[in-house]
Amino acid sequence: MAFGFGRLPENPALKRFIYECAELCEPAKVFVSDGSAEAIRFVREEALRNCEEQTLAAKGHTLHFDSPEDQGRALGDTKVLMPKGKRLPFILTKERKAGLAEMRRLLKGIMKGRTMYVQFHTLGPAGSRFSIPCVQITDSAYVAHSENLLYRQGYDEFRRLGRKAKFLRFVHSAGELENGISKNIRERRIYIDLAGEAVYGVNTQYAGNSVGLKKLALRLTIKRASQQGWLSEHMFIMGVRGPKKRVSYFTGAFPSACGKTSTAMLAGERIVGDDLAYLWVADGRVHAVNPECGMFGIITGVNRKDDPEIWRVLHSPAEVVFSNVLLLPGGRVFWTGSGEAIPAKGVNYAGKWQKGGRAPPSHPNARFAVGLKAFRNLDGNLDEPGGVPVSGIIYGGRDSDTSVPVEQSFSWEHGVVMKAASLESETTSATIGAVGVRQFNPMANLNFLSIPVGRYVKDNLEFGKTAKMAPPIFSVNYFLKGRDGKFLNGKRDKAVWLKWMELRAHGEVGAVETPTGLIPEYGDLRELFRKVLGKEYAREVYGEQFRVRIPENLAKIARMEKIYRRIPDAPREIFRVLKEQRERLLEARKKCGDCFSPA
Ligand code: GTP
Ligand code: SPV
Ligand code: MN
Repeated sequence: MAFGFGRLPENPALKRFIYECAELCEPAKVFVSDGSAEAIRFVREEALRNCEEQTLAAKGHTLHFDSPEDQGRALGDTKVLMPKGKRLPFILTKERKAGLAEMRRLLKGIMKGRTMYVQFHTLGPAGSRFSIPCVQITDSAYVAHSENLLYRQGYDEFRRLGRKAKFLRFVHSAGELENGISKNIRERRIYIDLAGEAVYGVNTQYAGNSVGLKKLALRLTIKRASQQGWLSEHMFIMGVRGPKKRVSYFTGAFPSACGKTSTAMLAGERIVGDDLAYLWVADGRVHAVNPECGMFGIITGVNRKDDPEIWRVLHSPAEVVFSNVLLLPGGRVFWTGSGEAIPAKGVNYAGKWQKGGRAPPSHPNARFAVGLKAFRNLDGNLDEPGGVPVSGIIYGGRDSDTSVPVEQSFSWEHGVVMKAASLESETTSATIGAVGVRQFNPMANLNFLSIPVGRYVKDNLEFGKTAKMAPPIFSVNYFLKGRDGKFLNGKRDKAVWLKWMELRAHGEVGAVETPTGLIPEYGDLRELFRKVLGKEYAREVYGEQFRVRIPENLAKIARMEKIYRRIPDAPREIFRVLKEQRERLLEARKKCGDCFSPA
């Protein structure tokens, strides 16, 4: 029954796990991948044969559609399995025994007549303390193919570790397919078993619900990180060029669809990762690695001018899997915001599409998957086992009315509480449900928390204390709006904020102290706007963008106090830092009214 390119690594727990899955799911065949080029090619061809993907005109390009009801992360169907009586605030949970029993019922015989793919990967580079071995079992060749693009191969690591491998387990079935698309979305379930370090998912294909190593693993690694004293984050990692060829690495946590990829891909800078990061302290400094080696990026809005490198890769013969874009006659594709003329007709995830109807041509959460090696701006340290040293940590979200475009916190503690733990953002199409609803989203990680929020904030506070040189913490806000409802910044302005943060991290520019943090001086920004973007930056524009919005900031503090007061294990520092910030704001209001203008 078993075929493929590899023998199972010598590990009794691993073998038992695979046999048990096969017994439960009853596949016709079991394919074991050894991560070789042939094995990888075979899986890709399988995805084409079973219609989960179709070829496009460009060499190496394929297209996958998800069900109309399966276009984003399904938080309502995703549950963390907990011992009886235990819960997690903000996260759906289910009693473990009942959850596992339900999953066994759903998976029973589900792979009849199909192939079960078994793949080995690692999260993190080989030879690193972060080479977390993972095994993925799936009956979806699309999922297996995506994993081969986005994650490092781990067969050799499993062989090397033998019975010592402490691996994460992912079991997935797309369920019954219709035209290569999961059909029983109503029966979609994703259960995270913390105790078994395993995730089970069924009746879904959208990668955020199905590709184990992405956001499913994140729930498991947040737990591990908390136990082992490191941080598992929803962050990009990038190298920002400073004066005299200096490169300084920054990590940045923004909620889904809030700018991680577009920041990490800024022209002239270098990308290490665009979605996930592991952070730890070594030699007194914070270091980061990217657990991934590919990009599952949002395609909506990707255009030639703003995203030249992504544009180039999506138009060259690299191996790319497009999802939920519009298919045009002749095997070309179209997506919203590409800057190209809207075509007359095509086929999308919902079927035939025609211009003029109500439905958009491509889904707002349509994406592309590609290996990072395709990008010319890839930093040379992606596979560095020791990661990159971190010069600054950034937090940002969709905030139309409160925080300034860029700001440094006063200290690690102030940053963790005010920038990270108090992060709020409007919901986006990356998750199923209403968009544009302001949501509490600490560290941009709320959806993935597998430990209590209070514990997680405490871990962050302690983390900085263990570092001799804790990096400065910044916030950015790309989504601030003016009174006319228009964005106050252009999409490329972030290039300037990054250069400013790079200089600040090295103490090479001054700052203006406001009640909420340290903001740029006008003159420094004027110079950077000229140098980086060739643009004039008027003092009035600075005045409007960097105005300290006192009532909005006070309201935010009140919201945070209300939330954290209900969290039993919330560290007391949170309340102290919130109180101090309120006092500074009230003091400023006494002097200058509701609006503190740095200009
Ligand atoms: P995930 O992959 O879902 O974790 O998201 P991400 O954080 O990588 O999101 P990404 O960078 O792909 O965000 C894309 C969305 O943010 C698109 O809708 C962009 O148009 C929008 N966006 C990015 N930068 C800016 C900006 O500076 N201004 C505005 N207004 N929109 C921006
Ligand atoms: C996100 O939603 O944050 C993503 C895409 O990066 S996925 O997690 O794969 O859905
Ligand atoms: Mn993400």
